[in-house]
Amino acid sequence: MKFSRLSLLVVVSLAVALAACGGGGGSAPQPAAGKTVNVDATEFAFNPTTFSGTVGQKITFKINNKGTVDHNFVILNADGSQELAKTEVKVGASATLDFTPTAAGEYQVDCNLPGHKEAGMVGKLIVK
Ligand SMILES: [Cu+2]
Repeated sequence: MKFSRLSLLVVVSLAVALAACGGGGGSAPQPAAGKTVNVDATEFAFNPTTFSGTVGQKITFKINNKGTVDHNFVILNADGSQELAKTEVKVGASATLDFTPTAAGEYQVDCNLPGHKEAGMVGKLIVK
């Protein structure tokens, strides 16, 4: 009787210690950690042009305008009919855009300033 109580105490103590170690950290199921992707914008292209993501994982795009005019960075749904996220990037500046895809698929990316997309400022985000 006494021994089993001691065993129980040990088990409980271990559990508490493990919980304390894992506090705020990695052992509990949590959303996937985000990632940061650097993108250069110039006339008239993004580099890189293809991005990858995971459903539920936040992507922080850091867009660096290395061109000579303003640009923007727009993420659209698969057929391009709906803007899902957008940021402007002034000449010589950087901007960040957080996007957490909620569905798998291929998303369109472009700069929608007049003529830019047509000149080649497009990309795609492939989410699995
Ligand atoms: Cu542009």
